[in-house]
Amino acid sequence: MTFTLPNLPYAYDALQPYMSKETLEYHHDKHHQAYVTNGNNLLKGTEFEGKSLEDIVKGSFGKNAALFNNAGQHYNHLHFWKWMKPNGGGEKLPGKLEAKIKSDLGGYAKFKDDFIAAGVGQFGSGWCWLAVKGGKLEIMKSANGESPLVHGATPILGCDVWEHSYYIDYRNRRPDYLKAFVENLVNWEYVDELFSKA
Ligand code: MN3
Repeated sequence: MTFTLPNLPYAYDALQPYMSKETLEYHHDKHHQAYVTNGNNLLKGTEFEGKSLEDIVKGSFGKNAALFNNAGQHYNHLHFWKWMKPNGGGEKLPGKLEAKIKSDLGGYAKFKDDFIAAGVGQFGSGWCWLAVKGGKLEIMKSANGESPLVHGATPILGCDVWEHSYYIDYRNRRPDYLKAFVENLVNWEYVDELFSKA
């Protein structure tokens, strides 16, 4: 397969005031596009040509760093756009997911604190995650383009904490960006869809 940049599933200004049109224009049109373009160039002539994106991400991890970084970030961003929606976030979660968060992570309030803490605690560029590992939910964090996918888990929610994701809107206030993401942007229906397949 070759990588292609999908359109955003909402208008560029749809996530304001929590994520601006300018941020989405740069983040989607420039940063994600660069991972797609570079990933396609790096894929050419490798053993990974013709494989699925998930297989490319898992197969190139630890073997082909340049390809992994771009394929990993393509995978992460494909989901990231869908992990947000206008009027999202908050604690109204689909029932089964809410129950699982309660049993595995101590409830929504603790999930929120721990997810934000993981994003704040990721030194430098990376992501914080809600993932399914061995049938249980876990909060994780990872550097650069890594995701739970290369650590034996299935990501069902992730927040991009690279500076390009928040610096236009929040400057250095990463905790405020993470709080806005959880409280106002998360598309819980999409998280639930991935949870039900994990
Ligand atoms: Mn990004």
